Amino acid sequence: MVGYLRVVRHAHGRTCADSSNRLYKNNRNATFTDVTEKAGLIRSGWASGVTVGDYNNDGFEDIFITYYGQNVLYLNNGNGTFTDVTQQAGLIYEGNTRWGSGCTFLDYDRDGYLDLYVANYVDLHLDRLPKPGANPFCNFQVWQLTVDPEV
Ligand SMILES: [Ca+2]
Ligand SMILES: [Ca+2]
Repeated sequence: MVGYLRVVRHAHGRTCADSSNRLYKNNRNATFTDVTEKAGLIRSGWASGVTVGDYNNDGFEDIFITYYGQNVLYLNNGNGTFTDVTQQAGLIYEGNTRWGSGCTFLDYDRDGYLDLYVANYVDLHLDRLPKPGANPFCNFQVWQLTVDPEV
């Protein structure tokens, strides 16, 4: 990836079968190619944040994505594919469901290895949300959307 930007788009929602994170490879001619499936990055969910960094110093940029629920760390295999190494990296969280929002790699202790900073959003429990119309001052609505990637 040195010198050429790749685009990582993260997914929102579980209702659309085609909803997934997306990785677009820079073709070096002002165009991009969707390489998500080939890269092994198909995953749906309530993704909120993404950061890219070489956390294991092997020369290949890795990807971390925050979700409502379990965040995911992908190790770059160096051959155009990624492996979910969340568990091996000790990043499985078994407490109350969190809503990961922002994230970034940084070497905060300057030891030459990237550290990972993750911010979580509000303390949200889907089973405790108010019923629609139950409170005139605090309400929410849900719409099911289908997004056409060709538009
Ligand atoms: Ca790496
Ligand atoms: Ca460090």
